[in-house]
Amino acid sequence: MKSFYITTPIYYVNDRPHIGHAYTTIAADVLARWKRMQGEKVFFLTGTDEHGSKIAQASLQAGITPEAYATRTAEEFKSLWKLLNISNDDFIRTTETRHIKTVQAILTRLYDQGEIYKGFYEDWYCVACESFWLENQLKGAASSGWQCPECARPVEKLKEESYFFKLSKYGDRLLQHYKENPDFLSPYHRAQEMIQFVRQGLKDLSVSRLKEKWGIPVPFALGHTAYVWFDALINYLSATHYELKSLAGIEDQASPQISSSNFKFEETWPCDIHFVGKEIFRFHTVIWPAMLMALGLPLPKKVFAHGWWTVEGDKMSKSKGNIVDPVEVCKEFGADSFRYFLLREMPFGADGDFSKIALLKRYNFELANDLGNLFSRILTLIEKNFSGVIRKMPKGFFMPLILEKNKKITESFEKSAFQEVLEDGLSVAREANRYLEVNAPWKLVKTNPELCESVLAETLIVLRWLSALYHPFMPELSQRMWQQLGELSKLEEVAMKVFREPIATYSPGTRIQKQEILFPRKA
Ligand code: ME8
Repeated sequence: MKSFYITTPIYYVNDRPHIGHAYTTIAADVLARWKRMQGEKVFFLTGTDEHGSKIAQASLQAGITPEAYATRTAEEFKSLWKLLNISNDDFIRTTETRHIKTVQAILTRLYDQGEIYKGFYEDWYCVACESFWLENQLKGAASSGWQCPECARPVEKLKEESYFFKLSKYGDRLLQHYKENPDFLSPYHRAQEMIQFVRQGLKDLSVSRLKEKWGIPVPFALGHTAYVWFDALINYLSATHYELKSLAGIEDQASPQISSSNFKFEETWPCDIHFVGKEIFRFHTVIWPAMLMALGLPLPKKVFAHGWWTVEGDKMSKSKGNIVDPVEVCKEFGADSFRYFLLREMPFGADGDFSKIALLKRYNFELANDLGNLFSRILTLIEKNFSGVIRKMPKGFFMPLILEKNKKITESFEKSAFQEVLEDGLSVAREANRYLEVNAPWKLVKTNPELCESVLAETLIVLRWLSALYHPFMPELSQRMWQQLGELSKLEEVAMKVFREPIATYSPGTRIQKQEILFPRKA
């Protein structure tokens, strides 16, 4: 069975992880969990990008070797993913043997095929973005100093012997591919920019460096290392063990998190979706597919570029000292609430702003009031008045609404429209709160206890459905919701059935297990 293969970018290890990295990884985790809920086999990959001048410079400043520096930061990423309950199946580091060997095999193959040739490089380079620019693309002026159009830092002129990948010959095929596969460039509003970029004509890409020592040695060119982006993009293939089997004598070093036989190239490729930030869309939709075309491999089905977070209106940066540490946010709000907030606050694909006030608002109004309060009202009523057991079978008052939402939600997940999914979930919770107001079971229990029990039975169906829906977003808290409903199973194993048929999975007479409040209000 082909696995649903989903990736995040592999993050540079020159800096500690921040909310931007957490965002992409959480989004990928939500989609991976949703796919697993649907019974699909999922291969969810993340990792770290560890070569290149940026990292070499950072390690020099820290006074340790690039290897030690990379290991230290890679561990920070891994421990953050653990804290955030990220369910990645593998974590790839570009300094691992499995990756280095794949990059070398690919370089050699493309060189032998004549796709890579020796030339001479002279252009502007931004170390921070590890990107080349033509003079007419730069900001600033020759007199005051040229700057990178992406990050506005000074650029430097590189002039050296280099090996080039024949990117220029793939322009027409790329345009054809975009046309025939309208989902490839997602979301739609970002497609035009890429099409224009390719239409302007592509230049061959320098894929080797003479000056950079911290990189993967190019097997056929002594003293050259692979350009860090050429190296990095290949991670999506090395994690599938592509090429490894053809390299005699190379030990297949899978990450300890999976056995090396778990995810084979044939079961994973082509990748279903690459999640990336908008600033690296071009690398993933121009260079990467051209590399794959040169290798004769099918292209990923979709590259989805999400937007950027600012912090209280400002771009996040070290110099401004406004980098938000996800560990700190989790300490205060818990990992699940943080996950919820990031996907709720802005549409996946647009830009948004992170602020403590916005987080506090979403937490108190949506999680504590609408959701937490709904659980606590219903469970308290059942515990107080029915000794924790509802014996009536619900009639399915909420089912038409739930079925309508299910259709919409399933479509939203297909579009990675996580904010819409959460909006729909919330609207059902609000509807259930209104139903309680209208029926007032706290009064009804005195006048008509039977009817009161029926009313509560209906609302239990909503609580079951909400637990299932929130599983991909809030894996821990949704399990607690599920337990409070008296269920002993692992929610992730039954979530899809509960989501689709919350009534069919319900047995009247189950004793609820009210526990401490799910979302205590915060000041
Ligand atoms: O670019 N808002 O790594 P990187 C939203 N190694 N997302 C953000 C963000 C923000 N403010 N800041 C970062 C690299 N991100 C390369 C990738 S892939 C083969 C190589 C997220 O450490 C977003 O996903 O600079 C962005 O694309 C990524 O982090 C950049 O991480």
